[in-house]
Amino acid sequence: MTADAKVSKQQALNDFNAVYPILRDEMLAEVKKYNMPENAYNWFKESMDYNVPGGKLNRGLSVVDTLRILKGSSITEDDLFKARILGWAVEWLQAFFLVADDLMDQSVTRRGQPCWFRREGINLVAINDSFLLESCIYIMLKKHFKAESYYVDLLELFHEVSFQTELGQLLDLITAPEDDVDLNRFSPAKHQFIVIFKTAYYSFYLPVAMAMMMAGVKDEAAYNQAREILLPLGEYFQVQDDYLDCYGDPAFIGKIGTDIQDNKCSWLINQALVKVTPEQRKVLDEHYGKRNAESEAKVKEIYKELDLESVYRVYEDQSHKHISSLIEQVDESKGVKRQVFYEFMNKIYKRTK
Ligand code: GPP
Ligand code: MG
Ligand code: MG
Ligand code: MG
Repeated sequence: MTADAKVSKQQALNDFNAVYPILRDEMLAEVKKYNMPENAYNWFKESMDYNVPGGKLNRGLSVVDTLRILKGSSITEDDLFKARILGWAVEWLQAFFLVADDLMDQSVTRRGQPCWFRREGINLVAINDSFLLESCIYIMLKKHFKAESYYVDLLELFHEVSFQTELGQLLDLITAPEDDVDLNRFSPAKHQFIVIFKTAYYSFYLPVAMAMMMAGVKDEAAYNQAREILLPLGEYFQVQDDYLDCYGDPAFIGKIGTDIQDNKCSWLINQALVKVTPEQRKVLDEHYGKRNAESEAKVKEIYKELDLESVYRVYEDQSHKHISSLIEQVDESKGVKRQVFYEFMNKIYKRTK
């Protein structure tokens, strides 16, 4: 990367970050209108500041990057401001999901700090806090996009993608019941279904589809083409997440893995099940999904024996090749550009965080 490209990346990030306090203050102004008591106002403010910024911002920045590619030199300052708002709307959606997901997964840390529900005095209030974070999205959209021809399309997209994500989360949870471990429930096909629904739609399809709407793309075929690449890309991203849950450094990824103790249908356990000997399978049957560190260590030992780290490296390369070939086949005449997908893939390929 050239020094220039680096500076402009930093600039893009600064410009994106500058929009957060504007939106946050707009949300607070809404609350002020209702004359909410000061303690509720302060609670809501703290919840936003704790949960919305502070992530990698891949999803939010992708709205802006995609619009830049689609509009080229005709892009205006107003376009960029609007794209940043939509980017933050995805980050608000992400905050809503993560606050709720950490409760459901009984996680410990997120982005290098305690999960929101674990902070003193919060606990199940976090459920309502997650709902409030979601409601912000629709206040933002109304305030900034009501006059646009694609306003209803944006609303429908957020609703549809939320529904898909919640279905994915449902399957994720009921495939991982507590105190009822049955590894026969898992399969690579089940895993693929879960990750496409719980992660790929909202993290990959949503940001790009919104930028396409802003750019005036109307052809359904263009959206279908985008989906055909972005869902496999999102699947790859969630496989990385599953891998990092076990092999990532918590100090670096900002969260402590819980998948083994949570009995999750993770990519790693599915790979292990393909390779195990009957003896190793017995160990997994006995120790997977148990909420204690000794059992977790036993499972990790089997993963080590099966050299899942190498299996993952092979998967990474194959996925990169597969997705690259999908991108090469894109028909640019339909209204979407290959560069959009290369940009997104480069953001996540071989990520360690
Ligand atoms: C990632 O799963 C999926 C989500 C965060 C979507 C949650 C959806 C809801 C409707 C609440 P994960 O549990 O592997 O993520 P992480 O590893 O970040 O906890
Ligand atoms: Mg989780
Ligand atoms: Mg989860
Ligand atoms: Mg995870």
